[in-house]
Amino acid sequence: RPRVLSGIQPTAGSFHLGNYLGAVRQWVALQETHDAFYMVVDLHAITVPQDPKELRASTRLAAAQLLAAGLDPDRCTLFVQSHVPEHAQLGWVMNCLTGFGEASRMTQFKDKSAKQGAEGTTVGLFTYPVLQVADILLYQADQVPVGEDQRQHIELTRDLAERFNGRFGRTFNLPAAYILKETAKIYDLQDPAVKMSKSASSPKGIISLLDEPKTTAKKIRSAVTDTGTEIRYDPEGKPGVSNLLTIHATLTGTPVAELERRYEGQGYGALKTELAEVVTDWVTPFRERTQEYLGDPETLDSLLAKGAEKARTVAAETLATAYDKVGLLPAK
Ligand code: AQP
Repeated sequence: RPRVLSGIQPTAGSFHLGNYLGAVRQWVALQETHDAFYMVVDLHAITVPQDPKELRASTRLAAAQLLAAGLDPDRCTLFVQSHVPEHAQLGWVMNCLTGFGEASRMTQFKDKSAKQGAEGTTVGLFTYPVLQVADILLYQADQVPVGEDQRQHIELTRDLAERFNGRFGRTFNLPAAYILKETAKIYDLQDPAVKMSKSASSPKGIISLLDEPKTTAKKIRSAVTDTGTEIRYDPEGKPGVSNLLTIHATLTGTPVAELERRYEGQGYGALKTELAEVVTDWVTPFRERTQEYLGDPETLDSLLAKGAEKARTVAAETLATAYDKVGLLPAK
């Protein structure tokens, strides 16, 4: 079976619809056909200021949401990144292979550091993509299911894997990004020119999966569209309407063309009202399942411990090979 690896940050508690449609939904499907490793990337979460108590709580909350979304610990390996120390260890080796200029070109770093300001930007935020390279290479992943915003980081992963292999001999598999075109980028409901984002979207622009369903419905009904009337999929000309159609089509499994036919002659209000129902029908049981998993932290923690143990067997082997290849003297 080909192997997949991906991660999600535990920051800010609730996942948003972009995280689910862009990434987690594919994770659930791929666990049926692939050897799947999925993790809550808590080490990435500390690249910006965080509250320790909140981070611990949101790490469990992230795991609970992944299970509620459909990850099955019998079908995939689900773990917390910091439980597998090899991530930080290989991360250092990769840091020593990365050019300063190369890392400076990462657009996510440019965006995030602009937000943090010069004083608030840490070296950790700068090297975050390199830790992500280690995350992926440790598992010799073939594919990495992510949203469009991660494409550049997967390219960096391939570049560094090739560089390492070229310098020290074949060690790492070259992974490919697994990005579904339709849902690669879910847009902000209030500003359909930009992606729905935890840190950048206004509360009205983002559908948090753990919001009250009533709040979610209201946000969808007040989504920004355009001054026209026709319900048509046209991301250039009608980004707001197209975003709503994408969400509808993905959650209901209805082709966009069929939705266009169904809404012919109807106003945007009809689409928004129905979509509000579709989304609340999805989030209501999701919220309940999340609460159930959270209600039993012992089971949740032991499930994550088992996942980490499984992950470590793979990660430790790759790290030992990589350490040896670069010439680090093994401890006797
Ligand atoms: N709007 C989106 N559309 C499609 N996919 C998306 N992803 C994120 N936003 C969208 C994908 O979700 C996965 C997890 O992302 P992450 O761990 O980077 O989560 P995050 O950074 O906390 O979420 P945001 O909203 O992307 O936060 P900001 O903007 O603060 O960085 C990834 O596969 C990502 O591509």
